[in-house]
Amino acid sequence: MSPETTPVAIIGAGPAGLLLSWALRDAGINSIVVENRSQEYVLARIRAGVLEQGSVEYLTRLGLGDRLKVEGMEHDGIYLQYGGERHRVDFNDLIGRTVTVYGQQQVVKDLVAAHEGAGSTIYYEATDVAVHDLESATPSVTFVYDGEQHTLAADFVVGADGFHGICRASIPASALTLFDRSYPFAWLGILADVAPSTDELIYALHEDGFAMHSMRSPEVSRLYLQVDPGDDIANWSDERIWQALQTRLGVAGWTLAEGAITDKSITPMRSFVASTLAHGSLFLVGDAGHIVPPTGAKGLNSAISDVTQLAEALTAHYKNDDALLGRYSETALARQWRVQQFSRWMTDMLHRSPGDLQSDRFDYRSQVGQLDYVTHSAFAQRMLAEQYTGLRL
Ligand code: RFL
Ligand code: PHB
Repeated sequence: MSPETTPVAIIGAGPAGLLLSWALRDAGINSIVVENRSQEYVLARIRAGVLEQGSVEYLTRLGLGDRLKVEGMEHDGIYLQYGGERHRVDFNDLIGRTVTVYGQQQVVKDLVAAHEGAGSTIYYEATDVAVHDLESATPSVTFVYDGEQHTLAADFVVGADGFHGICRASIPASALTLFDRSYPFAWLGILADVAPSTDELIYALHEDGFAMHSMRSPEVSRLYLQVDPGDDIANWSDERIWQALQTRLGVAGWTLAEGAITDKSITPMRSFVASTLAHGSLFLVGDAGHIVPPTGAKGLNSAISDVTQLAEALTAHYKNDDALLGRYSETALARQWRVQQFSRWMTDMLHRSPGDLQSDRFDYRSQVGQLDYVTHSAFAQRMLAEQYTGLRL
């Protein structure tokens, strides 16, 4: 088969890849997306839930805001809970900014529908995906689709293929340093058919570990529990999950409504940053280049921020200005390290370290001290508000 040509070949049809392709189309630049999973799989993946105000604005600007505007739940703040007491941090009061709870699954659904309507080329269930000649100005992507070998000849290849993808791995080790931090805990997440018992997200530090109450709609709740990273989901019956959530989220005079659990899984936590998001004609966006623990709700938002910058840089390139493209990695990573710091801070403040599971241990007392400070200092609350709702750099 003779090669197809496209200005930009995008590997991965997660939120980063689909959004970049859409943003480029908006700028009049064609692209082709190659994804190794099926469209059904991509649409069914349950992940992030919180969009920063800037992410909402960007999606809306690109014509992706119709359902988001109706179904997205705008939240003025969050609750921080510890020592059996719940404290509210009001972002809107503090800095005039908000976040919107709208599942990543819905963002992907909107993107898939938009691309379908526009007739975009997206190869799902591609196998043997490989990238070539990245150090040249004529890179290419090969893959097998529907039993046939395909070649895409492109100006640029974008790695939007997540943490386990092939693009970052194709950068020579001599050109790449990996910065990594692992955590001695994981999140057990559930979806439940029950109205949320809270109007805004609750992040709780409890002696037994972290718990969180989020939501997906007025009828569906999303809840998380800190568990051991080696734990098996088979050890967690629905009854045990609700019991742990009741204990960790409980405060006097409030009840957590329970419902049928429709999904449960355990996700490890990790902080990770690649030292560069650019190599020759290859650019990385989203989880392919960096990962944060989910406590700060920054993974999806970081992917959107990368896309915002790369789309602008590629648009400038096709207008004969390469300055932004030359700075893409540096600019995106500068923002990412601030996000890394915030995510790590939120995570460390709200999770119990194993081996420190007695309430009189130093770490726990110090975390309570930190939460006391954050919930009682207007300065500390502004710091949290500014970072949670999204840094504007
Ligand atoms: P994705 O979503 O992993 O998509 C990558 C895509 O690439 C495909 N792929 C390949 N395609 C072709 N060839 C290959 N060789 C390929 N290898 C992989 C994959 O199949 C997939 O379709 O990365 P992307 O697009 O960068 O998006 C990143 C986000 O998904 C991620 O950062 C967030 O979900 C993180 N996250 C959260 N982020 C937030 O901003 N707010 C949150 O509230 C939030 N909560 C969360 C989260 C992540 C979680 N989990 C499960 C990791 C909560 C959880 C529990
Ligand atoms: C979610 O709703 O899935 C969610 C919300 C906030 C987080 C992480 C996940 O920090």
